[in-house]
Amino acid sequence: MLTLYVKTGCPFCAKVKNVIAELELEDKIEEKNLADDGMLEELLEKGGQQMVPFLVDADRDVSMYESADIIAYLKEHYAA
Ligand SMILES: N[C@@H](CCC(=O)N[C@@H](CS)C(=O)NCC(=O)O)C(=O)O
Repeated sequence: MLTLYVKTGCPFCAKVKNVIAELELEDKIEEKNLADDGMLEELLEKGGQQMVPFLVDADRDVSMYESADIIAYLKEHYAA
């Protein structure tokens, strides 16, 4: 299960979302927007920093900030 925390208007999030679309991973990734109730608290609890994008890969027990790292991780582990 993959979760991506994003914020509307965030260019770094858009960059990650473009790659998710390219890799056709939309169905595998739950997107959570900081604008929604409780999401900022959840992000801080899981990542410790108020920054997006933030990816959580629960199956691999991996989480990370930084769009470039997230893109590299998705390409390495989830490209078809
Ligand atoms: N180097 C980071 C930059 C991420 C970044 O600056 N994100 C902004 C939104 S575009 C952010 O989370 N700012 C703090 C906030 O909005 O509260 C990356 O490439 O992911």
